[in-house]
Amino acid sequence: MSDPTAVKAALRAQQIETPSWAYGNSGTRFKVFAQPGVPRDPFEKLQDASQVHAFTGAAPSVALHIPWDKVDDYAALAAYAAERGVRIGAINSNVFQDDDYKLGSVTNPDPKVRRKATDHLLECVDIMDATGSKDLKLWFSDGTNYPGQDDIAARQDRLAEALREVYDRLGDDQRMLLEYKLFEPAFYTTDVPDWGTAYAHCLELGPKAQVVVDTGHHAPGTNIEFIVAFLLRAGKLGGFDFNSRFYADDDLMVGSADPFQLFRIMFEVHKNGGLKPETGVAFMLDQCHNIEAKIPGQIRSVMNVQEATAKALLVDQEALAAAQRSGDVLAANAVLMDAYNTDVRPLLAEVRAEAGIDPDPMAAYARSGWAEKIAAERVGGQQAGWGA
Ligand code: AOS
Ligand code: ZN
Ligand code: ZN
Repeated sequence: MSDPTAVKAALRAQQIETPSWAYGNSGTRFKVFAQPGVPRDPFEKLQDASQVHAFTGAAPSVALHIPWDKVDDYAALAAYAAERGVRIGAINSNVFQDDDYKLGSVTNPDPKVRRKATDHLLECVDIMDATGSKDLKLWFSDGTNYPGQDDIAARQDRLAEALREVYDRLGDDQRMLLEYKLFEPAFYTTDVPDWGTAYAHCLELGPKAQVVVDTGHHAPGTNIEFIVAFLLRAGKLGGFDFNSRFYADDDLMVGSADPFQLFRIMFEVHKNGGLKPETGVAFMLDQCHNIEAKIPGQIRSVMNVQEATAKALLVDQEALAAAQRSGDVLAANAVLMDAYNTDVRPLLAEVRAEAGIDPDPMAAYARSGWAEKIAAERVGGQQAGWGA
């Protein structure tokens, strides 16, 4: 697609979900650096998320994490979000922060622990009902550290059993998004280590189960855009957890480490229909801003996804198909590189201006005074959830 009207329409339609935990203090296992003005509760996280949406016009939903965002009244939380122009996105479960889960959650050899973990996942579906959320996002830290520690295949059976119970509890318009990760915190086997495992479970479960690709969860050198193309073709790409990595699951800002990779991913998304809202691909951020300011970090990340998307939309697909048909390797590659090397910032500035928002979201946020206001008003901000 390189018709400018269609490119702009696709950019206007793209929605990027920000995670509640990106607004809280975070760090590594060595140190959490507290920042002034960070939210003290889920309501304040929604306030900050609504700032990101106000300045980008592209981030209308916020992922929650249970229990980090536990409240007494989830319907009230959803209403609070709506008052601020945002809505509740995916509900992220947490079956990794309890002593009981030392040997796993839904794959634990002890049926009592498995019951507890599955009950938490079911509780997350209740929260989806209360908030209007459509997506349950599942990431399991389950795995083993030593050869022989547990039965690898039996753990798959336990996983399948828990997933089935939760899948059967989903409403008609709700989905289960299953995330995979190569390693960490388990260092020998991980029970959902790769897209193949996630895909196999989702296939067995049915159409409401789809795979989430977290861009930081692969072995170095993995061709993520291949995975994206494969899953879209199979109707099994539920969405992304976007972030950047230099080494492992670094959770840095998306598009910061390898903007070319992000472009290649977004090209496969676009090429295979993933930008069409009806395909249902959720573009979520899963990041931690350990040292940079959080709200501008999210704004920058949204912009980075938009830039990669704009470049993907600029690829001349007719010229590409012609070059591919004639076996002209260099011409085909040049079509992609032409789009990648285009400066799309003026185009995006135009799209924003036409939508009535400032063409420079970073500068507009800096001028808004929000950072100063929250630093003055909020004392004792909350940690995102991990770390000590
Ligand atoms: C963990 O590594 C995964 O990326 C999760 O998607 C995510 O960070 C988590 O659910 C937030 O706890
Ligand atoms: Zn993730
Ligand atoms: Zn991760």
